[in-house]
Amino acid sequence: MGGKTITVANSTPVADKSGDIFMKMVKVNALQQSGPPQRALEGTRKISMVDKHSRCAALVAAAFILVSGSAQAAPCGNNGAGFEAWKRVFAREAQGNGVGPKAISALMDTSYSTGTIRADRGQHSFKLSLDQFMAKRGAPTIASRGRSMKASNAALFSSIEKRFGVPPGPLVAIWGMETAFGSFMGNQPTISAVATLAYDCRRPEYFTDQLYSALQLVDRGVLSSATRGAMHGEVGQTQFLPKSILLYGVDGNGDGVVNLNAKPDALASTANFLKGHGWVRGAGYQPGEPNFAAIQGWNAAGVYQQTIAIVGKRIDGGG
Ligand SMILES: [Ca+2]
Repeated sequence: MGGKTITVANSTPVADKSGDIFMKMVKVNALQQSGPPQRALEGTRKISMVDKHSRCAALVAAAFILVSGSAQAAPCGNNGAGFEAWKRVFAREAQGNGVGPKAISALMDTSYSTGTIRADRGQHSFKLSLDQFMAKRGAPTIASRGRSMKASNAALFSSIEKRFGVPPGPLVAIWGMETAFGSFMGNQPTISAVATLAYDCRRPEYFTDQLYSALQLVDRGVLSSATRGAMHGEVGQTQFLPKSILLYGVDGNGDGVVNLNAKPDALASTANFLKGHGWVRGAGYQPGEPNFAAIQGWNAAGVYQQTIAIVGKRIDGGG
């Protein structure tokens, strides 16, 4: 986590052909926001001028604008001053897009997260060699501790491999890299972190997408105002962003609940993520082998991808 660069790849699965209605709505919203806002108003005027007596049509158009929020898109901000006003506008838009009352209430409970913004502004893109990166992230320790984690969770990894076709090595490597096997999952309120980044002007579209996923998960009871995680809204033992939870979160311990703070759920969901990115049962996962592409879907950084492959192989044996 510390010094981890947030990557788009972690949450933009190539295999996302789900046609998720929320994603479509976000896209529509983004299109509306990118166009000149007065266009919708002009449309209303035209309707009322064409048929002055048809108040009904004008009212319907006005109502549509209110619901879709296209006439008054929530403006981004570079500090907390506009956050509360942004929340009100965003909540109206979200309601219009089908977000339920529980999620709207969680959204209204959020506060601007200065910690998240500080962490976001403080990110440095290190240009480390593979050896430097592996040393910095403690890859040899992850590999040696990982071998004993694999042994002490043998039944869990065996059931995950049966279900998803993914062997323990890469899963244990990711688990070690992301949270030191569940030791450091973060203590930042998740919905506030994601809402802050959706409001922030740096990459509002990417995090608006994440916020809609988070709100959908609140409506489903997977996340709540009480959920805490890392600075950018990553949750659980392998640090899933909300959209990844929505697409790949699964119940690994059979209690009927997806809880990524629970080891079996986090590891099963990570295997499901890799499967969703094209993992082929029984094929290799080193660079040049079929399953390396799935690891590339996890994190955009080349040194990170290679580290997972190398550490994974050391854990699985044969390296
Ligand atoms: Ca569960």
